[in-house]
Amino acid sequence: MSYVDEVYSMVVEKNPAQPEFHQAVKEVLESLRVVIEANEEAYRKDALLERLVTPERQLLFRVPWVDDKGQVQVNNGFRVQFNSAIGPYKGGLRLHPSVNLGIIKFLGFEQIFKNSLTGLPIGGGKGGSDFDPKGKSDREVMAFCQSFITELYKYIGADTDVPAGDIGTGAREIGYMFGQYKRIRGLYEGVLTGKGLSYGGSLARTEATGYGLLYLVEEMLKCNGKDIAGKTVAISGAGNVAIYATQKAQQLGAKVVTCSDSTGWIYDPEGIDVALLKEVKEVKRARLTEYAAARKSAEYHEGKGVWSVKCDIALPCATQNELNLEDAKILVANGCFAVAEGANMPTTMEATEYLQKNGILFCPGKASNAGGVATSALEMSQNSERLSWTFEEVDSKLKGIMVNIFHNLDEAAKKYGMEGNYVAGANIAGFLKVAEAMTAQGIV
Ligand code: NDP
Ligand code: 2IT
Repeated sequence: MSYVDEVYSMVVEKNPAQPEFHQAVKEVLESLRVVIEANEEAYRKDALLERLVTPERQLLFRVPWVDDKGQVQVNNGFRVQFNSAIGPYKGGLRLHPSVNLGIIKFLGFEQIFKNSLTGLPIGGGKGGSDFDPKGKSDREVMAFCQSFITELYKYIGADTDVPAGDIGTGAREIGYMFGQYKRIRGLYEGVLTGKGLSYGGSLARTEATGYGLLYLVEEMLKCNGKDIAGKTVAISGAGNVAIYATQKAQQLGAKVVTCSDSTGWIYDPEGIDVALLKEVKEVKRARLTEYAAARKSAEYHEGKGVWSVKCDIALPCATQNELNLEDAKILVANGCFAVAEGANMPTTMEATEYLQKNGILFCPGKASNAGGVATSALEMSQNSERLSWTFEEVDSKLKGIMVNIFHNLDEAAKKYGMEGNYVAGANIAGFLKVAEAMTAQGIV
């Protein structure tokens, strides 16, 4: 059996019932086959792949908190410190009832390569909890966040591990966590990113993932003789990534006609009204039915359906495995020519293969959504020098990083004989830097 196949089998055997983690590892290892085979003896002797797929540390802890009725609730807390070869662990915290160890491991594993692609000194990590912020009062969210940090504070720090937002974790949650960390440690340091602007946050971090996604799409289209202006775009999700992807797509002259949340989706042929979407989701924390109620041109549908709408470009920005083979077939049949992932692993492997085989320009999340974590790293830089940069300065650095990421993965794909396969390009380019750093640092 080849080294890659052996390591994949080991991952499945040693990590039972973690299908998302298996999926993320399989996609990366498949892409790396050609690189590994060229240097198999050395990698095998150093057990480089075994070390790469095994987190350096996994923290699992109890998070007890008291709800508004005086009832004690208990959630599971997780932090997976996956790989620190190129910098302190860096990655978000997901708060969603579906969170389990396998999901956090898939996200942490992806984060290693994503963070490497940014070109910035950040290692890979991820965390979260099965706590559901939906329908909770501010006080309940604060009680949860304080309890979560009361355990996690021992393991994080500005030079050790720097968590941030992800699904269910936004500015409110980061604020409560930062306050509790500062209180316990007596340290005012950049231990979290995505902070509010009044206490060390970076301008443009809120917009960064969505804006970065569009900067990368713009470059990918340009390098393939296409232009985003005048195109119809389908976006899923209605959270942080989806909102700012919609805003930037519109600024670049495209028309975004869809959004979705966990209960339904919107088709708005006149183009999504971003101000209204923000009001419904960021301020009221309400369902998309409220968007439809306030906007004549919008149709609301229950369930899933964004990918059935005719579009030129599709940007999945909600969650993992939300775009399957059936969806991919509809997108191709409808003339869609580009798919770029705003979410982490939103496209199933079968769908990815189908899109690639049908000549769709396909960019994987670890490259196209890297603008969020890249700007988090810029927030860390600003915190270290105790200065803050202007919006324009951060935004222009973000754009430079996204353009650079696209060229790095494009060149890596070409170098290894897989021109246009941006999945392989991203995995290879991300891997090579981490592998070199791991090798240089010896067996640790
Ligand atoms: P948010 O919590 O702000 O928004 C998530 C959106 O997706 C919401 O509209 C939510 O619906 C919807 N959603 C979440 N889970 C499901 C589900 N299981 N089924 C259907 N819809 C769902 O999260 P973000 O926008 O921050 O994150 C979206 C994706 O982007 C995730 O994959 C995340 O890992 C990834 N990402 C985020 C980054 C960031 O900086 N925030 C950076 C890079 C990647 P509802 O409104 O009903 O809750
Ligand atoms: O998936 C991701 O890259 C994020 N949720 C952002 C992580 C970060 O540290 O900003």
